[in-house]
Amino acid sequence: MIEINEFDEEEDEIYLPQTIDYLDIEKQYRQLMFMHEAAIEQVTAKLNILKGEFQFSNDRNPISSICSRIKSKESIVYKMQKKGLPFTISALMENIHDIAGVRVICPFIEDVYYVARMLARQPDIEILEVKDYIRDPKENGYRSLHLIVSDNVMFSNTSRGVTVEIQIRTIAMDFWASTEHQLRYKKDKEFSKAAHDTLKHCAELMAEADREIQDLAGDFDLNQW
Ligand code: 0O2
Repeated sequence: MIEINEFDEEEDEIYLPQTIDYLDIEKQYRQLMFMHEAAIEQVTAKLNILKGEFQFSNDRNPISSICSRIKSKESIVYKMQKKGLPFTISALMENIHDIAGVRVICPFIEDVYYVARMLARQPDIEILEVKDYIRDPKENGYRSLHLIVSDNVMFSNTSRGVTVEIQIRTIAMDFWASTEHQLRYKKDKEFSKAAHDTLKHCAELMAEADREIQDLAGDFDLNQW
């Protein structure tokens, strides 16, 4: 039985993991990361099977590419600090849902929702939350469909639901988000209002291009699966 215990009752330190019983916490943290890495592998494998199936039996593929990442310790600490959470394993598990992250890039907007529906049909995947930043973009113009899912992972003698954030978006949305991420985190430059406005304008251009391309896809019957 995999046990993940609370590791820090004192809650006054800012680094993860950090407590008196350092080795034990370190072990629990590694175990938690291992579980999330396993979930990433499993979800990625499912998506690769879907992608392969389309490759094999259709003229085109609703999945262009798939990538994944495990959230870094620094990024976890930053997010927990921002949310004012205690630095405990249980707080981490209950509140940070993107330790495991998988991203799926699709040619057309309708493909994004099609992939989401295919995932929802998978017996080992339970959709816990949907954040539709395509229908309801973020203030800065960010667009993407986020699914927070619980993926049932089988370990040696038990199975366990592990949370994974799956981001699904078009090539245009991904181009914008990757560029924005690089610019925003460039440490030696201040992120000015002008930069924010330019990026927001570019997000609108991308969204318009996505809509026009989606209409064309409709004209060419590319969304008939
Ligand atoms: P990284 O580097 O990807 O790990 P919540 O999870 O609901 O408590 P959060 O984190 O605000 O709160 O959720 P949200 O808004 O769904 O964002 C989760 C992830 O979406 C982010 O993770 C980014 O990967 C991506 N994202 C959200 N907003 C933006 C944005 O404005 N620009 C870009 N480029 N990506 C965005 P992290 O932890 O911020 O970063």
